[in-house]
Formats: sequence, C-alpha cells, structure tokens
Amino acid sequence: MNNHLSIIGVPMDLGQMRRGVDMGPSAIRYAGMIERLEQLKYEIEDLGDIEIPRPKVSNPEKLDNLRNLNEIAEGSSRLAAEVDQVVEKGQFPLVLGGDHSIAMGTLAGLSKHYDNLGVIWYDAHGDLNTADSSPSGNIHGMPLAVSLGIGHEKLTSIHGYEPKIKPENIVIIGARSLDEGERVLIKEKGIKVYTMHEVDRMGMTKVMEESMDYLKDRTDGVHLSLDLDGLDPNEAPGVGTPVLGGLSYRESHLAMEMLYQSGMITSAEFVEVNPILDEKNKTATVAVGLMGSLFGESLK
Ligand code: EXY
Ligand code: MN
Ligand code: MN
Ligand code: MN
Repeated sequence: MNNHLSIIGVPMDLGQMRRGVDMGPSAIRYAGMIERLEQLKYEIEDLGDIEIPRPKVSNPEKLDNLRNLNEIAEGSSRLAAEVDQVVEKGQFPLVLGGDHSIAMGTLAGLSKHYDNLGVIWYDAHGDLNTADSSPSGNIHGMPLAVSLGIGHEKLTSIHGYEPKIKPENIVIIGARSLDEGERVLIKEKGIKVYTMHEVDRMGMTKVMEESMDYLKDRTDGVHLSLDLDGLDPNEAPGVGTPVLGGLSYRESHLAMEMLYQSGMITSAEFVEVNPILDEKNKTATVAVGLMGSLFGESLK
C-alpha cells in the first residue's frame, strides 16, 4: 500500500436535510485518526478542509428536485481538483465527509488517472437515484448514478469529463434500502450488489473474496467509498439515514482487513458521520477503527 496518505476533509452537509454532518471531518480527526495512522508508520499530510459554499437562502432551493445543486457542484469541483493533485503527486487520498454527495468530487478527481477505476460502495443505500427517481431531492442519494454519467449535467460534468466510472467496475456491499428507480438501474446496468441477504447467507469472507476477485482482473485501481450507515445503527448511530439490520462492527473490520491484505485499495473516503446525532463520538471512533484495519493495524 502507498505509504504516503493525504487527508482531505469535506465539511459538506448540503446533500441532505439534517444538519451536523459537516462536522464529520472534525469528529473523525478528534477521534484520533492521525495518531492511529502514524503508529502504523505512514507518512501523513493533513491538507485541511475544502471550502464548501453556503446556500444564499435559509430555506434551500430544491430546483428540479435537486436541493442545493449549484453549491454542491461547486464544492465537488474544488474537492475534485484537490484529489487530482494528490494522485498526481503519487499519494493516497483519504477523504473525510461530509455527506455522501462528496463522492462525486472524489471520483471526479481520481478517475482521470485510471482507465478502469473500481469502486467498492459500502452502504445501506445504492445512491443511484436521479432527480426523476429520487423520493427526497437529496443529492447524497445520487452520487453513484452521477459518477456513471446519469443525472444533471452540472453534476455529471464535474472536473470536465464524464462518465467517471463504468457500471461493471462497481461492487455495492451492505445494501438494504433501494428505491424502485435504483433497482431498475442496477438491473439495466448489471451492477454487482451484495445486499444484506447475500452477506447473511454467504458470510463476509466469501462476499469480500468474490468482490475482490471480480474487481482484480478488470480494474487498475480501487476506491473504497465507505458510508457509515452501511453498518448497523446500533454500532454506528451517528448517521442521518440509519437503516436497521446492517453490517456489524466485526464484519466491517474483517472486510477492511481483507482489503488491506489484498493491497488493491488506492484511495478511500469515510462519509456520513454526524456528531450531532452520535453518542459520545461513537461513530467517528468506529470510522477511525475501520481505517486502522484498512491500513493494516492488526496485520502489518
Ligand atoms: N434513497 C434515499 C434517497 O435517495 O433519498 C435515501 C438516500 C440516503 C443516501 C445515504 C447516504 O447513503
Ligand atoms: Mn492529473
Ligand atoms: Mn451513501
Ligand atoms: Mn447510505
């Protein structure tokens, strides 16, 4: 694994309605992320936080069922430029959310450096909505569709090119809340999904082995996009859209350890940590623990 990690915080809360997720990067740093990773002998550079525009009106516009479209597009472009530079310098981008809409910017900065960027989307949700299919108008439910080039042009064109990823290079793990439009898209595009049903039946070891086998031959880099709501809300309560029946703490650590052992992860982001909804920074602490495993804590 790349020994030089560059941390980028993204205090983004405009992709959904609950305030507080913009404090995710602070909560994760406060939970001891840097010290934890330094112990593993990584060279770490904390690049601070991306500036996110504030909406001009207190009651955010929901133009075309896309709440805060312009501000999110602008913030994502800034993130994309920063991530691009980090990869250009040969470093590993570790991005801290913020809500999951930031993945559009992360993937935009990453993908121009790869012919076939793989994505592991660890999430209770598919994040495959468009303005037409979205029940909420919340853009944090859309970043995977946008990255496939499906959605509003202001989002799909972030960082000047599209699409960012190909459907056959995606694996979704932990899904248990998919909207009708998302199910249609998954079928139509042939996206690989391990729902909780499959995790329960197969076990996490098999799910990860299959996922990594699947991505290994077809990709030249793999991004881990880890939404803390992929975990069960009993273990990660500080998230804005909790869904019961999620991945356990232990299953998640196992997944991270297997990814570390594979050596295939080239970038990562941890999103949706909301300290206002959390219990004593538990969810940020879980995020930092998972980072520990992803970067080899128990195996290095
Ligand atoms: N599918 C629902 C929507 O689009 O509104 C909920 C999306 C939640 C997205 C979270 C972050 O992963
Ligand atoms: Mn470049
Ligand atoms: Mn998500
Ligand atoms: Mn989610």
